[in-house]
Amino acid sequence: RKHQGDEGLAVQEAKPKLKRPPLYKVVLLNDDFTPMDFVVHVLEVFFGMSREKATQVMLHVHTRGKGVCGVFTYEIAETKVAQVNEYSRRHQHPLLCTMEEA
Ligand code: TYC
Repeated sequence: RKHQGDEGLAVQEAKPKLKRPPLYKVVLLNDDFTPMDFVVHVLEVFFGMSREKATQVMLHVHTRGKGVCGVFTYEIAETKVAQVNEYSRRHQHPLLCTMEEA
């Protein structure tokens, strides 16, 4: 912080450090085997989407190959990815979830 009369001098100023954390996209990948209903269910349960939004995202992934489920800080994204992949394996579906730097 500057005092009056410090203008132009090499004074050490303490910047308010409000750096935003890096964000990560949680991405769902298409495959030929996971039932559409299961993907919609996953998007509802793990990403809080409405049935309509989940269906829209599922169809995007189905037609384009991948799609974003949400954007989170590192730890949250990592947890979502692990939860979705464990849930899919437990239900014997090959559905894959990954993360990418936003
Ligand atoms: N392609 C799958 C099917 O035809 C549906 C699907 C959609 C699978 C999205 C994965 O992330 C996915 N049953």
